[in-house]
Amino acid sequence: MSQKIGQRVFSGIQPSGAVHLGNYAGAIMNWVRLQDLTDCYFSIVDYHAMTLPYQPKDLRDRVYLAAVDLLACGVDPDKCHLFLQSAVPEHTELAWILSCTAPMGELSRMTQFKEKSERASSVNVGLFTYPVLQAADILLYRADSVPVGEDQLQHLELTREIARRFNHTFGPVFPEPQPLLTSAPRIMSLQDPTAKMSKSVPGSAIMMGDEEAVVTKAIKRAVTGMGEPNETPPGVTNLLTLLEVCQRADLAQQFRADQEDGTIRYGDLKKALTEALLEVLRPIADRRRQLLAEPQRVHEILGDSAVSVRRLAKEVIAEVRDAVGLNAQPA
Ligand code: AQP
Repeated sequence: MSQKIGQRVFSGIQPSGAVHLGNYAGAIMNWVRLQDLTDCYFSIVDYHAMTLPYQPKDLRDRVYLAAVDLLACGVDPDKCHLFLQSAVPEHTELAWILSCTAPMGELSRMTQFKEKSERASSVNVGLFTYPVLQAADILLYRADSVPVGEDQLQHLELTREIARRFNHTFGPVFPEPQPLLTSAPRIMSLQDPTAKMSKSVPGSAIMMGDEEAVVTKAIKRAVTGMGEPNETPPGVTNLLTLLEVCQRADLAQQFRADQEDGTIRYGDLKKALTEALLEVLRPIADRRRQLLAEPQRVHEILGDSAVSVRRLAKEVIAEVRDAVGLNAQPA
């Protein structure tokens, strides 16, 4: 890996389902851009995927498929560290230490916890403390910047608060990381454009590995008709944003003008978006197919990165142990 100077970046993705267009537009596009600019740590955060009910075999498969999707989208292991969270157990050690300074009241205000616990049949402690583990993920690498979608801003603000409290109590160990948003930080569900596109809400997303016919059908069925009179319906705004994600700002601008003067035809917008999306997805699908034929290579990429990443994690955790008064050195 070439030597790089400058800021350190951390970001993660849960292997809780296939990678979708929202993940791509809100985070992964930025990962691919940033890996050429600075020192990047990108993680498949499998500990996080344990917070909702799952089958162990599914988790293993999803980790592998998440790695395939990320590599196919252009995350390049020669330019960044791409690793599995559970290969670096220091994440959970730091999460415990941070949980002893994390403010309970603020954790209970996290909207993602409220939303997910409303949908879950039973709520575990991990779902509640998830943002502390997320803070540990970021702070373990002393990341300065975190490319995320808008839905993660609240968690990131909590991470900053946790870092501040820790530094105040035990001395300056962590930077306060800043969020990095793309120009499409919140892609909405195609079925309900008032809710975000999400892996765990069936029918809300286009997955990066979807067949062309599936993509075409999903756009055709996308909801366009809701919203306030005289305002662009949120479903239409979402489709226009997706056109921009596909580098077709020119078309988006044209359709926006048509919307304003009342001449827009949603069928034409959907057709243009389908073509633009398929242009973006086709090379990703080709790389995906190649990677799926080489499972060993994908596992090796994750394994190789974990070794170098753990070196930094051990350094930081040793400093944290020292700062908080845990003097024993792990055997
Ligand atoms: N709809 C979205 N628009 C823009 N960005 C998004 N992200 C997620 N959904 C959107 C960003 O993608 C990165 C990885 O997210 P994640 O998988 O770690 O968790 P999540 O935010 O909880 O994503 P999902 O798809 O909604 O997963 P489930 O359904 O399992 O909770 C993050 O940077 C996120 O902001």
